Amino acid sequence: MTNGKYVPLESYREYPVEEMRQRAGSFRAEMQRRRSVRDFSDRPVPREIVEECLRIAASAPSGANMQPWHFVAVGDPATKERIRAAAEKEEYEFYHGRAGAEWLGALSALGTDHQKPFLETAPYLIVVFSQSYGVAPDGRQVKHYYVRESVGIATGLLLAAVHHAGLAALPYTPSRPGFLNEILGRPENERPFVVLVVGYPAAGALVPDIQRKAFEEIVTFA
Ligand code: IYR
Repeated sequence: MTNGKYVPLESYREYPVEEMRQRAGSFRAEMQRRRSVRDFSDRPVPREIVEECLRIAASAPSGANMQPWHFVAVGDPATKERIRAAAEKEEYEFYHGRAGAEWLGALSALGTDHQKPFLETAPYLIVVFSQSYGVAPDGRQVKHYYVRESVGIATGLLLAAVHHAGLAALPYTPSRPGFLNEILGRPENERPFVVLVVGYPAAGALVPDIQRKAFEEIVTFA
């Protein structure tokens, strides 16, 4: 705490404990309504909503504040079509050999297969890229730190923001996702981290009948 330049923390707000309890509880209830959706409507979503959510993602903390991410919000139907075609080709190989029996067994409750119609139906695909290093204006490489942790946090905020806005999302992790660099023209220092499929759920959308682990199983106070 000696060398950096500091400014007063003006944005922090303290709430009375009762209000804190109420806020924590209502946010919990709100977040517990979130489900991953695979059946999307083609109903358009205003671009400014997606922009707001991306600004929230961009507020995430990151290793040495390097912000090692880039987000591509794909709304163009022709680009979505190319992404779907390339993704389904890779997924076909995944589901017909590459995955192996154990992985396919773990996925069976989700009922997924190589077909990814949502990549065309949903109005937006937010492709989150992680940057393994940065590139300074003079072309020199800039080291990035804790890249996966940082991009994971940003993606979590993005997912929460999309849900909070009243939209549905699917964090889709394509098998062998290198085609996303090609289609979206992203540079060599960037790797696709996840595709957040965003839109309204289709009327009558179904979700897998699965449960969260018990709280006691996943939490220890020490
Ligand atoms: N990428 C494939 C397989 C898949 C893998 C995991 I781990 C999932 O939680 C869900 C699917 C697909 O999206 O179908």
